[in-house]
Amino acid sequence: MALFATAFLAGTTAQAATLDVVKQRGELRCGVSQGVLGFSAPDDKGEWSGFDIDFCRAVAAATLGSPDKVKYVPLSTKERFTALQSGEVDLLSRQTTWTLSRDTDLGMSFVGVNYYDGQAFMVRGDIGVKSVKELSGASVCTETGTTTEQNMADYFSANKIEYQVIAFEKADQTIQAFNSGRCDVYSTDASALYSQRLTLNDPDRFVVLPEVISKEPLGPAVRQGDDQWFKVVRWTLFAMIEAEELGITRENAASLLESGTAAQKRFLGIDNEAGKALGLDPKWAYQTVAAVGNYGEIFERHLGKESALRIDRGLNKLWNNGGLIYAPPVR
Ligand SMILES: N[C@@H](CCC(=O)N[C@@H](CS)C(=O)NCC(=O)O)C(=O)O
Repeated sequence: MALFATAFLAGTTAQAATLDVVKQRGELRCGVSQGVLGFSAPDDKGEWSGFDIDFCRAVAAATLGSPDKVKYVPLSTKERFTALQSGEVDLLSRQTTWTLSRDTDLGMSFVGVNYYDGQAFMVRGDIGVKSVKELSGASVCTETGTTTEQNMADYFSANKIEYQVIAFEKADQTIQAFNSGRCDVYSTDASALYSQRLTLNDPDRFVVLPEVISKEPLGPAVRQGDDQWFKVVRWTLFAMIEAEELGITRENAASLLESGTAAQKRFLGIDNEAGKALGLDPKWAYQTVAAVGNYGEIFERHLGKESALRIDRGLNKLWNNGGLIYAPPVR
């Protein structure tokens, strides 16, 4: 009984903490990848940008009123989970696939999905391969500590294809190995392949094969056991999605505070007490969209037609436009 009470108390202390810690510190510590163009990459002045970076910025805007109050902690595939567990970061915003085993074994909770992805394969065009089924005997470069290796084991054994994996800890080591011809194939999430391809000389020499062999629902994750922080981060994601559905953008958010429809105003924090219940400023959703824009704007800016990657929105369209991106209503 005493043991249970101690564990319970320890649990509640940990649960109350993250939002207060972030507010007291005046800074969000956000775990990101080490340099994947479009998702999270520093420029030559050390300024980070990308789709995953904007999610960190959105959470900082919601919780601290400013998107700039973020410390980015670059993490390899292997380091990312321990950094979250140990409290080194408050949030993981880093191309991480939501799986049952990660949700149960690693002391973390995924707040939702912000990019529906799948595993794909890239080869040099001149080897003449048109399908993954033709990869018998190939060597495949990838990263350790990812979902990628298990997916390949399942897929290649089901299709009776022999292959050899060469796994690296860092994305830049992997792309270098592929570029230097150490392996015939590079396999990871399709979005990351489109990004990594741009770092190669003459990207058009490389093709991404048509097969997508897995589901990779990528999303932000927090440490398990802090419901308030979980809800803050989850609803920041939903707010970005809902803003797109309601037609609220970075540009028009301020004027809609006055002139918006009832639904837009409610979302922006007028006549809506939800922010207070989350421990945030009533206008947290407004702060978020005014700082980084809505989900669609962020996607297009970093990954879509306004970006170098030019990825089609595909499954990442809103639910009412043929995609899977969906947020529960405000009320
Ligand atoms: N979604 C997969 C793969 C994620 C992943 O980390 N992929 C590599 C592909 S480039 C990456 O982002 N590396 C970035 C880095 O090491 O900083 C997972 O969660 O296991």
